[in-house]
Amino acid sequence: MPVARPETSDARVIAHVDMDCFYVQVEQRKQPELRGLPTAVVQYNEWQGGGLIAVSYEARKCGVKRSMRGDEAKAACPEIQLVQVPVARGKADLNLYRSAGSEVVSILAQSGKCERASIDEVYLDLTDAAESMLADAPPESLELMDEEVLKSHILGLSRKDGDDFEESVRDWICRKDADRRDKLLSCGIILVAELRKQVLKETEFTCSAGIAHNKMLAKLASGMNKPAQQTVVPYAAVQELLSSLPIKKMKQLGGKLGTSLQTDLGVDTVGDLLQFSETKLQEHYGINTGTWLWNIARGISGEEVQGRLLPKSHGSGKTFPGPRALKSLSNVQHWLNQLSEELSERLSSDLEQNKRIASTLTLHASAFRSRDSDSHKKFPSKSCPLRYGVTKIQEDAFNLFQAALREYMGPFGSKPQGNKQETWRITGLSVSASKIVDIPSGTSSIMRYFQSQSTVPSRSADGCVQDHVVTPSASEGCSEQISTETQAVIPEEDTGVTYTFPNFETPDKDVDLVSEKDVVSCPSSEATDVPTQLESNRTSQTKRTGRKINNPKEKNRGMPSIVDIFKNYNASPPTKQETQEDSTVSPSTSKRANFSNSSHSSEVTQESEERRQQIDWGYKIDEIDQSVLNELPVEIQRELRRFLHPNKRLNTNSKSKGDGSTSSIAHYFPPLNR
Ligand code: TTP
Repeated sequence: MPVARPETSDARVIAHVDMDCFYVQVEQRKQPELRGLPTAVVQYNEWQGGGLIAVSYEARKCGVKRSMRGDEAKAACPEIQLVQVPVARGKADLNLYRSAGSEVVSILAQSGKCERASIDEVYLDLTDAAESMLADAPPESLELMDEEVLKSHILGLSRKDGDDFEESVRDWICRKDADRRDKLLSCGIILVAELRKQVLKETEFTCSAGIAHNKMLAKLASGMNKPAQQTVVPYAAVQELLSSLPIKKMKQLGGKLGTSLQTDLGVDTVGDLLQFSETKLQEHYGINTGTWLWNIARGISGEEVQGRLLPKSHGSGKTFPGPRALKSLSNVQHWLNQLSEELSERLSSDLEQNKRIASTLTLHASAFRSRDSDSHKKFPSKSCPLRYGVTKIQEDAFNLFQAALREYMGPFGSKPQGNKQETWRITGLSVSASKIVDIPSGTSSIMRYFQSQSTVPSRSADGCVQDHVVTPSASEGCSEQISTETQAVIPEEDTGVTYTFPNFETPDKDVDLVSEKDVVSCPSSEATDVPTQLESNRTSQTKRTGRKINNPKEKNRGMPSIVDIFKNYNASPPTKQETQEDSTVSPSTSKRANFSNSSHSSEVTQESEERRQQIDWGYKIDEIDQSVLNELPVEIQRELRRFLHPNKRLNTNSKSKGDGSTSSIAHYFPPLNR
């Protein structure tokens, strides 16, 4: 079967760096006396010693596994040291591990484009650094090579009997006749070894890495030799690696799609896919999924390393397995309050430290019903515009829950059926904040403006951000999320069972980061062609507004719209109508949003004018000075101008009406009557 070889122009050096038994390492750094001892981290739980979530390699040698409870681990390895995860608000507090992950990211980010993929995983695009090394100091010119480089595993490297392992590696790295792409990978080997040493020196953490020409292969390789080792996938080794790789081990194929490939097409390994033409795969799974499958069978993946050091979303979740399932609204509200409080704290520090705002609040839950005739019915996820402030998040989360519950229980949910009333049980709850965008750069004055208002995000006595209302802006244009099922092992509470949540962020592992499973450039794991969330958002926008969005700018705007922020200055909590299943409320679908999309409709312009007159802005918008607007990014200037003066086309460079002596928005937006 001929294999399509990637073009030379695709020659890239991508590394996937994965920390080894991460939570254990973090705990061992805190308590150095645990180093070298079989150790495991357990989530607090009185039942059978709690669920293990991280296991040291010493403990793994004794047969201890993550799926075990503390008591089982002790039986397998009596000398095991069990460390409890910190607890706050009655649930695991992962802050310690999150900040340890950030330490690593800040070191790795110095080497090239860096994408934080989860709490302990990072992708790096080292192509530029490798190109420079190849030009200035190619591997064959090096007299000495670090031991860490020589310990690298090179897939497919054949060694003759008696060959010295390190010598073989050195020979491979220094081959003069190698393909340029492999020469770049050789440089990658040296760069990654250096980085791993630096991480160890500065953080005391070991990590493993995979080095290849794309993310998919790098990720596969990083887990092949652990702990504290690195593995390289030369071009010639791609086919062999994939030919024996069980189909379910491939990212995105662990779920339904993988199962369908096994049962419907008889595919066991990724290599087995090579026997199917692209058309055949498309016939079975749709155009996008078919093409994606055809590509991965050949080790082709165009997924770019995103320059993203910060999480794509924040979330807080907890499971309530077995007898702990929540049965009453008051219990649900209690836990939603705890989760919302944690979420609000994280949003607050993200705003303060990174000047980022999130615009969508989503509630996920898992549940079951008594006398469930439809046991597969999922508890619907609901989203609404995110309002800053702990009490608002708590209120909105509970409203979302109630809306979802009504839908889940159906029309007879609250009424007795026969003699018995149908009841529900909640086994998992999570709240998350997504569509996070930077506050536009160069607009520190905007921040000052918000800070000067009584309703702006400022820290209250309880440390929470208050009262800033933000709605989904054009950030949909940046979203990569798709609605896939995320398999989450939730060892937190009683069972250690694997739960499947619809798009449920894994509360135990990495709730603040959209897990890799959600960050994809390929079709979802559903066995059908599922549009990306971006596509579905657009589709739903089109459906609900009856208006096609043709303006490419509108589709791609990556900045939060100032108008979006202003327009919801007095926004009220989401009503039932504003909540939606499994999708976020987009500007064009929200009641409030019609007047914000000022760039594309005269009817909208009309409405904005009317609304503009009614709204309690707190300042005279017509008196905003041009020089202040000129300070903003052009895109926002245009939008704001259209909103402020819908019937006029204003010159961006028009002269200032005011004295122009200050560039502070706060100066020009003095609070009125406050
Ligand atoms: P992993 O990277 O999956 O595992 P690990 O770092 O413990 O071990 P390895 O060396 O095999 O990569 O997870 C990173 C951390 O996330 C882990 O230390 C603990 C946490 N975690 C959970 O809390 N629950 C889970 O179900 C998983 C998989 C991980």
